[in-house]
Amino acid sequence: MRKWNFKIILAGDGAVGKTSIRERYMGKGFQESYLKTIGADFATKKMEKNEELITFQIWDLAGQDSYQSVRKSFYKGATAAIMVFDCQDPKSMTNLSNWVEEAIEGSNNGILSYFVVANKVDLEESRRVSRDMALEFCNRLEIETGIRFYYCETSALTGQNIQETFDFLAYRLLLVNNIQEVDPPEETDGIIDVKEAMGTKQITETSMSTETVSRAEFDTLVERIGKLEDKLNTVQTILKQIVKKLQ
Ligand code: G3D
Ligand code: MG
Repeated sequence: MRKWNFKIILAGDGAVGKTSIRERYMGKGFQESYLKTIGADFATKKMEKNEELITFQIWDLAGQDSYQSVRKSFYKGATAAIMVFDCQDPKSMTNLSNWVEEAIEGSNNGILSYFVVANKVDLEESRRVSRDMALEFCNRLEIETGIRFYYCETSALTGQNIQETFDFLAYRLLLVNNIQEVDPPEETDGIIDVKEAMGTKQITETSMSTETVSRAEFDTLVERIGKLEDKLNTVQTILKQIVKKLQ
């Protein structure tokens, strides 16, 4: 049996659910260590897949700005990144472009597999980022960075797609390490290859050279999401006023 040690980092704004996702995956009573110096903690979990013994070392950043200067140690040696946003909060999604940038730099381009995760999808009523919006954003990230992204929607509360995400991650990490004889996980419906999902749209876009897709275009998208967010806030305020009057 071969042994693998994969360092996985959870990144994203505060309160999007990083710690909850990790705890949901690990179950109660796991061993964790807190590294005060970098404001991060990690915990390990083992799994077996075919003839491979995998140890996941899952790192979770507390997210305080004050720790930004020491973040480098957080990304060092990481092989996979799970970029988490809250589906109620479009800004937490657009902020992922900064998180991705930081992860690329901090890991010295060493991260082999990137996931973007829309968390808290159990909160259907207050969801403000649709799957299409998220895929569009991931597509832009792909064009910007040249990195392949997988996208999935999770709930740390109900457990939706949590196990599936880590199973798929293990599979991808073995593949990128040239282990071809692993079976894909049984449940992969919830995991979306962004490139595949964007289909023909992606082809027309990538047929232009990557250089022609500018930072400006990316910023426009971020701006558009921002405006949409403002509009939604206005509608929400109006609705609240109506409800108040009705009461
Ligand atoms: P962080 O580690 O990214 O900062 P946490 O985020 O895991 O601490 O989660 C922040 C809050 O969101 C917590 O609520 C947590 O219970 C809640 N949360 C996380 N994931 C989900 C989810 O999938 N669905 C729902 N409904 N809530 C979630 P509190 O109230 O403890 O601050
Ligand atoms: Mg946390």
